[in-house]
Amino acid sequence: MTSHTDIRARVLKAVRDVRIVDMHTHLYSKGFGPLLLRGIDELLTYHYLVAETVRWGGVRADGFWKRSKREQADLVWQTLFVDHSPVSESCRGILTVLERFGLDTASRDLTAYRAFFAGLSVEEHMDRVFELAGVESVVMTNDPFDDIERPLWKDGADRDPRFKAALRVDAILNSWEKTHEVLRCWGYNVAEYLDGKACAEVRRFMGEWIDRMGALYMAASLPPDFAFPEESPRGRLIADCLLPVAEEKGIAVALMIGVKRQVNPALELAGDSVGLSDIGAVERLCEGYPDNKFMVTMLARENQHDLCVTARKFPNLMIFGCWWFLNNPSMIEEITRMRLDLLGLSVIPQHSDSRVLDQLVYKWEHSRAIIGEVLANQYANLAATGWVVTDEEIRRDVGDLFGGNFWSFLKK
Ligand code: RAT
Ligand code: ZN
Repeated sequence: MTSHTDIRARVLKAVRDVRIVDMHTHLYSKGFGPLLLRGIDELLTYHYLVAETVRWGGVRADGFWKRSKREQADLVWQTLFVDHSPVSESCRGILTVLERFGLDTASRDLTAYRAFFAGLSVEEHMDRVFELAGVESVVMTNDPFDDIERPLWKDGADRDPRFKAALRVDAILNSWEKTHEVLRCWGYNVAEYLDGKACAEVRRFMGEWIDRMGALYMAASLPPDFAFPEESPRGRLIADCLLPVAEEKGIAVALMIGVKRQVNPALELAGDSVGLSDIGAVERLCEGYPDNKFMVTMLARENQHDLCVTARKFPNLMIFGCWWFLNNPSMIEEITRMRLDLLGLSVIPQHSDSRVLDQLVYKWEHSRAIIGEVLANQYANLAATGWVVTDEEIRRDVGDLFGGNFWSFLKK
């Protein structure tokens, strides 16, 4: 007879050991040059920390951005780690990273941390991070409208097999009034008005980029007032371009719903917020397009229950991640427990959204710890009924949660 402590230890071990597939990040491999962010100054200037720094009032947002990267990092360090204790999740994350690299967090010696990271070659840095984080592969966010990224693909960017591609289509769906001109310049015969011919050209564009990147899925972030179906360029582009192309290519569509962009534009990347969304749009997509596969995450805490219930109704809906403002221990615990209660193991509980290479280390260490405890509790409840699970079954289930479900959903 296994005791509850046994089962907990066995589950936590399986979660510690599993090699992760991180299905949404903003990381890039070495061949993407300046797009690959790494090291302490990038960690300190992560936009989550910029917002926390500016709150203290020592600097205004516009003044913050005028400083050099190093000066920004100095200011964040002084404000959030020296003038106050670094208890927020984003601050604590930096300490987890330093500690995992064997640095002395008690010394508070930013100069020494800088020296350490400066001494790591890109290759060495990357290998150590993947090893420390226990990550097998990551999916990038690849945007053909990004002026740095686009030429790299055209010239044949290096393909580190640990980095998979995802075609980001925000520019097309969310700013068609500007994007159509760009597409025109690139030789696609489109106009602002989306007639049949223009839609065919958008489909051609999407198809070409999926092939060029080997994209695993197409992704878009969407505002809280996202509606579908809708008489709007976005409604038309989804129905007549995005979904047919995804179906034809056999790839999934990832929708990240509920971001209210630029409520404080002075904060730039840190200026986005959250709003409650209508789950009806997700229901209508899943119901109306059964041959499409939807991976959905929502930003508002209040949408999480709706989303779980909707996933019970539609096998073509895979819910994923605790996104952005939800990627905190308290939220991950609550959301993961609800998901397991409502959906069992048929979810992707987390993605990291890392923007800086080193963040893989802390984001996954923190998420593993919480998801592991929640999962252990579910198995303990089973054990209390007399149900017996083998280590192999635990590893199977954990493997599904941290990568297997993602791959099998894509192959469906
Ligand atoms: O989490 C973030 O860093 C956000 O800024 C966004 O990138 C968000 O995750 C997104 O993909 O739109
Ligand atoms: Zn993201």
